Amino acid sequence: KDAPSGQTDNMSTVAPSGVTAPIHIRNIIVADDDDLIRRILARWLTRAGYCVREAANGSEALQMAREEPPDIVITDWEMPGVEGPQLCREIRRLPLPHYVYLLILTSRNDPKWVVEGLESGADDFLSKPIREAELVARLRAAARILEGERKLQQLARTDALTGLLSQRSFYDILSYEFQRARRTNRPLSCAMLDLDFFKRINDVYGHPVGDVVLKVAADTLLRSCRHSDVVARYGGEEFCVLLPETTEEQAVNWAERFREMLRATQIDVVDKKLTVSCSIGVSGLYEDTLTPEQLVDQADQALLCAKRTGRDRVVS
Ligand code: GH3
Ligand code: MG
Ligand code: MG
Ligand code: MG
Ligand code: MG
Repeated sequence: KDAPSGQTDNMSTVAPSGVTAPIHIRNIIVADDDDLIRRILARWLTRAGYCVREAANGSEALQMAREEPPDIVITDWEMPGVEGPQLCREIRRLPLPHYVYLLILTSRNDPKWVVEGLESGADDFLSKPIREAELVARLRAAARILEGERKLQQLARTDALTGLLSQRSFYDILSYEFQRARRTNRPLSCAMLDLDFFKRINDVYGHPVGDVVLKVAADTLLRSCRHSDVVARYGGEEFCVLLPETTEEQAVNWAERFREMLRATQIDVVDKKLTVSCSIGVSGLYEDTLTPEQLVDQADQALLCAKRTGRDRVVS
C-alpha cells in the first residue's frame, strides 16, 4: 500500500477521494480599514465561536480569500484601494471550492446604496452602527443557507451507494489535473476498472447483495489509493482512478496490487462469503494524448482488451 502523499493543489476544488467532510461554517474574514471597528467585530465573532482573520483593506482580504477560502466575508464599504463592493465582485470571480457568503457593512443607509451593495454580489447588507446580537443572528441565518448549499454540493459530487466521487466531479478534477500535468511536465495516469461477471452476482444472490459487493469494492479501492488519487464510480460496476504524479508503469504496479487485494477479499453476505475479480485498463499520458477525455479513452481501450483476453487482469 502506498504511503499517503502530501495533498496536491487540486484539492482546493473538490474533497479528495470522494471522502466528504462534515460541514462547519466558521471561517470568517473581516475587512475594515478602521482598526477599532475591525477589532470589535473580531472580538464579537470570536466570542460567537468563529475563526476570524482580519484584513485592513480590500486587497488584503482578497489575498486571504485566495490563500484559504473563507465561509463568510464581512466587509466595510469604504476602504482605501479596493472598496467593499469591488471586493465582493472580485471574490465572486475567484474559482473557489464553495460559495462564500458576503456581508457588506456601511454607514451609507440610503436604499440606492443597499441596491448597489447587493448588486455587487453581496448576500446581505448591514448599516452601521452594528449591534452584536443582530450581526450574530444574521450570521446564523447565513450558516443555514451555506449548510444547505454544501449538502447539495456533496450530493452532486458523490455517489450515494459508495460515497466515491461521481463521474461528473471526476471529469472536473481530471481537466484540472490534465492541465497541471501538461504545464508542469509531470506524469499522470488513469485506470478504468470493471468488476468481472457482476451480473451473475445480481442474478444469483439478488440486487442488494450486488450492492454490498459494490460497496466493498469501493472501500477496498479507497484503501489501496493515495490521498492524492482521485477515485470515482464511473458507472454501474465500473470505477475510475486518476493517479497524479504516477507513470503508467507505476500505475500498472498499483493496479496489479489492487487486483490481487480485491480478489483476496472475502465479502460477507447473509450466510456465505463471496469473492469478486476485476479487469483493469491503465494508461499514462502520451505525447499525443491531447485531451483529458482521450486519457480516459486510452484506459477504456485497455480495459476492453483486459476483458477480451480473459478478465481478472491488468492491461496497459
Ligand atoms: P463483464 O465481466 O463483461 O464486465 O460482465 P458483467 O456481468 O460484469 O457486465 P454487465 O455489463 O453485463 O453487467 C453489469 C451489471 O451491473 C448489470 C447491472 O444490473 C449491474 N449493476 C449496475 N449498477 C448496479 C448497482 O448499483 N447495484 C447492483 N446491484 N447492480 C448494478
Ligand atoms: Mg472604512
Ligand atoms: Mg463487469
Ligand atoms: Mg461494466
Ligand atoms: Mg497502452
